[in-house]
Amino acid sequence: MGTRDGGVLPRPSRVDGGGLLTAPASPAASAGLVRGDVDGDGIVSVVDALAILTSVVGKALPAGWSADPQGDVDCDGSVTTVDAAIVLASVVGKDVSGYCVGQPLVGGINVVPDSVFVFVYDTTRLQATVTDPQGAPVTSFTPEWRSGDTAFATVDSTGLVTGTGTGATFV
Ligand SMILES: [Ca+2]
Ligand SMILES: [Ca+2]
Repeated sequence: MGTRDGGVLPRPSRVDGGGLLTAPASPAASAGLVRGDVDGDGIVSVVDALAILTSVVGKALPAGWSADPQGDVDCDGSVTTVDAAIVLASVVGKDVSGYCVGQPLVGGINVVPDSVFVFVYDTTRLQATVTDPQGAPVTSFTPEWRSGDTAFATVDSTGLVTGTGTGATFV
């Protein structure tokens, strides 16, 4: 989901003895995730409404589907039958502009620190905060970390960075 990828180093200077790591803002990281698209196929459809209802009654959804918060299309903080009804209303062309259905789920990802230095074999931890378009924290995402060049630094699934060589990369 919140994948940090790509980007340009603001100061691409080589660093002796370790890796300089930076995490530039990457709004595109969450492209495609919108409110109402529970199955993640890029469109808000009847399937999504049924998935919301499935979730509301406590049944498991297929792997990769997520009703919370994707299914919360009125942005009231919970996924209910009202959300399913709003999705259905949008599918049949009703005016649902008063709700947040179809809006991007993630407004941004903030990573701190945005630039760090680590010695080879040393480690440091990055923290990512995902926010919605209104700036409120979204806690249901687990950021996915990747190193731009594992010759300089690696990063594990928790954001723990290990210096592996002399140079600079991004995470
Ligand atoms: Ca869908
Ligand atoms: Ca709701």
